[in-house]
Amino acid sequence: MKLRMLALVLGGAVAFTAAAEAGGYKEGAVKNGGTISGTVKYTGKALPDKPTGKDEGACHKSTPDPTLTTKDGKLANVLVFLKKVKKGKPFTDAQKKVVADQAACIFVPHIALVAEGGEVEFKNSDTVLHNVKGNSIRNGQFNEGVEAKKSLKKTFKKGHDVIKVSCSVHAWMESFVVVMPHPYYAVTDAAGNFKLEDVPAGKYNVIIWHGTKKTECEVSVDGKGASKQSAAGVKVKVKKGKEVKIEATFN
Ligand SMILES: [Cu+2]
Repeated sequence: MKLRMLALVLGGAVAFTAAAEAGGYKEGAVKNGGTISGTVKYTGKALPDKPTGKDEGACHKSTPDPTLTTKDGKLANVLVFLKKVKKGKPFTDAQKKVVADQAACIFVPHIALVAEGGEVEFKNSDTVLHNVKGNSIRNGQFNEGVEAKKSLKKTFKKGHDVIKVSCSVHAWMESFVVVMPHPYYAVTDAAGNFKLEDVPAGKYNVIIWHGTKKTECEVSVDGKGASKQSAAGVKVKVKKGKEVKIEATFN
């Protein structure tokens, strides 16, 4: 049941059906692991910035759709993760304490990745009041104001959770907190690139998920087999010390 509800929260995306597999990740040293890297492209129309019309001076006058942030046809803010990993590298300290800032009335980063049991500091770098509002099945609900130049810390105990976080004061402000059950998660950078390192050799399903386009993209692995991403994600085989390259295109 939980599983079905989680899928609904994500607008019917199949990406997080792995929720049932949560828990039990074992951290350890990975010797001679492989790398899964790639690029995500966007061939659709660029969207015009939206006017904000509030708190002039403190906020951006207009904002781009953060989920369609593109540069030279490459797409930022796409979540890429391994669907199921039983053991592998440990979480880094940086993944256990994460800052999600509200800066000029935009959440930075758009997708904040935090380790299961880790802490997110919701900062307000602005001179106006913000608020963080999240509704999660696995980690509960929150809806609290964050005063100017102050911050609010929250701990997220349960992994395999994607929480949409918005600000009730500024309707355009929206972001995600993703609570990772294992550290093989990444978000594409401004150039559309991602990299998952120290992956133990083996077969994996990689999920590529976008805030509005969900999993609807064409994928190819090492330049071969361009096809739609299936519900199970992109199948890859990682060999010791080798790199697998994925190319994904949303339109
Ligand atoms: Cu706000």
